[in-house]
Amino acid sequence: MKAKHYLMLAIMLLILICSYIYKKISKESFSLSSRGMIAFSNTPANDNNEIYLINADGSGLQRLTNHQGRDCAPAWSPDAAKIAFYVHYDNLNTWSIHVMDADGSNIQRLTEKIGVRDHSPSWSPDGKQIVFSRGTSDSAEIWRMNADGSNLRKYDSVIGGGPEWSPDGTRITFHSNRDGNSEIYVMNADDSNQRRLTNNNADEWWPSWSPDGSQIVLQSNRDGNYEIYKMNSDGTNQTRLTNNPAEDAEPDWSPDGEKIAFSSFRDGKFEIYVMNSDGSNQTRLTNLSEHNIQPDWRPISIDTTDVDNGNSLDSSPKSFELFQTYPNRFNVITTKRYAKQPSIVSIRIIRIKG
Ligand SMILES: [Ca+2]
Ligand SMILES: [Ca+2]
Ligand SMILES: [Ca+2]
Repeated sequence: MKAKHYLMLAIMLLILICSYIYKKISKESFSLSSRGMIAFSNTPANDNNEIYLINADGSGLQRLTNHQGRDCAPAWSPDAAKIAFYVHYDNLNTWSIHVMDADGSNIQRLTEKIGVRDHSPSWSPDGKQIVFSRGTSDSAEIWRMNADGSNLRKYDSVIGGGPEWSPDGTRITFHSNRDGNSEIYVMNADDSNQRRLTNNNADEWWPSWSPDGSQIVLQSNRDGNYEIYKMNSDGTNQTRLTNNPAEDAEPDWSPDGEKIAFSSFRDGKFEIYVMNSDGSNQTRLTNLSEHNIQPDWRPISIDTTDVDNGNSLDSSPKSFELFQTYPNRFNVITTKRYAKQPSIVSIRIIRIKG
């Protein structure tokens, strides 16, 4: 009798644990839209910029770097494990791309060319390459390299800067003044098929893709001062999102597609703001001294298991595919097609980070 009681107790306990885990999984999955963390650069007067993190609701401010030098323009790797950024040297004459672990440790300098301004790093969605701007006194170039700094090479046919890789990896958007004033362009990732997306007498800068690749957000002074605009990724349907006399700049789309972070001078210095992707609910997040600039959303990284055999699946390429399933992203169990065998598997989302 005693053994039976123990067995029943054990079964009940197991049911309770399973139900708790299931509820936890459901809750985590369904709260995806309220998540979000943003990295940005704080620019104190002593020129010792540091990278900070803040949650998209304004909570959880933390300084990530404690590193001598101006640490600028953080860019999360697609699996959120690393951050690329750039640092000034030689009295601002040399700017170099760096990478660090997401906890601020293990800082490595990837580019070292003296007298050029390497900036605006952006990762390929498979995490294997970094594309960036290289400015000299008389040229604006776009370069790429492997994520460890090897195989550095220039896009020979491109004049421009501020590159950002598309979420599906096939295209790169950038700004360029090759046609007389700055406009937004897009090209294939091999630099073929370069197309101009904007065409006006004002300046357009800092394009950033929506997570499904269908839209691009940018800054433009076409209406008298810099505002944030969005457009379809073919340049149609250009829509203004901000409307105030101060500079609004450096927009970055959230990984769930619902929000846009940007910097704004509307309070007398640059602060990090977020708004809904239709421009509503513009909210200031930062309250640090000096300017707070160059926001970059942390990607949502999704860990999954194969429902049929319980194997854990490799997270980054698959979480990238899951991003593409919007608006069906809230399903705890999803069926996906993979190149590897078996080609179709059912996967359970076990953890969402971001
Ligand atoms: Ca620093
Ligand atoms: Ca223009
Ligand atoms: Ca403005």
